[in-house]
Amino acid sequence: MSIWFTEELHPYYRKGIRVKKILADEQTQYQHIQFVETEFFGNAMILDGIIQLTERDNMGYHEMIVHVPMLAMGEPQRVLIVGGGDGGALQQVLRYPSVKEAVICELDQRVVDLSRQYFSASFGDPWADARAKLIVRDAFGFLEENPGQFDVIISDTTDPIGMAERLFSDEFYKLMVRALAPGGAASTQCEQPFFDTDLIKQIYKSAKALTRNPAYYYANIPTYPGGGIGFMYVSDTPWTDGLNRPYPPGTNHYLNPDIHKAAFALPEFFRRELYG
Ligand code: SPD
Repeated sequence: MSIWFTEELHPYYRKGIRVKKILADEQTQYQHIQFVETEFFGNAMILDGIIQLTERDNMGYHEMIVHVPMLAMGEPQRVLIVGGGDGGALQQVLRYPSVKEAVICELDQRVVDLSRQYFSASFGDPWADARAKLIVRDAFGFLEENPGQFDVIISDTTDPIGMAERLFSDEFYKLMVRALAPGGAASTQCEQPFFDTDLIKQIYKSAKALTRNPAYYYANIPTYPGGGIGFMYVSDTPWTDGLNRPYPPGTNHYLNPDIHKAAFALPEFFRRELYG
């Protein structure tokens, strides 16, 4: 069998990947989960018709969403991942020997179960690490109950549609910053400069009101709309503090010192919109 999977996150733009085999297809209480084996990108997870990650190009997303705030902190000990049930961000967080606890607050247990099954070749089993603590619940309540607790928070979410829309709100950013330890750093999945300019501007405004040194950065991911995705770095600590720190043990496949710096360089139309 060989079929084209076509994603239409925006009504004016489509992209497709060739699929060899459907591995899992389930409707949970929260979402439609599909795992597919693709022709070029390895296994992929699709939630409600939107590609979340593929084995071949997830490294740009996970290395950038994790290492930028982790390196800025130096020796992060307590880390929270909001969402991230696929385990890709967790795998990167656990590379740091300084990490004593990595809490993953994921809404849908089936995302974790199926990812353990179909992404084990790429991620191993980070859930088996004694430092990983999975909490299956909505992140809002958890953040409310944990002020000042985390050196790093990573918001590794789906797109702002349906139940995930709240994760892009001012209310969420306030709770997230409140859950950071003093000087702590957060990074969030923050969409696409071409398609989501207004949303990103609104989030930057929230981040700027809450912290001294927020900044937007970008990574190339061919299977996401527009070929890439951005992140909001949210902290009083400048992201540049991470530039000269050594990488944790293990191999990077996307991040290097040049990419780290270049990721914060924005195309002029977008830089003007965001920073004025
Ligand atoms: N438009 C797709 C955005 C996907 C963001 N979520 C990725 C989750 C990977 N852990």
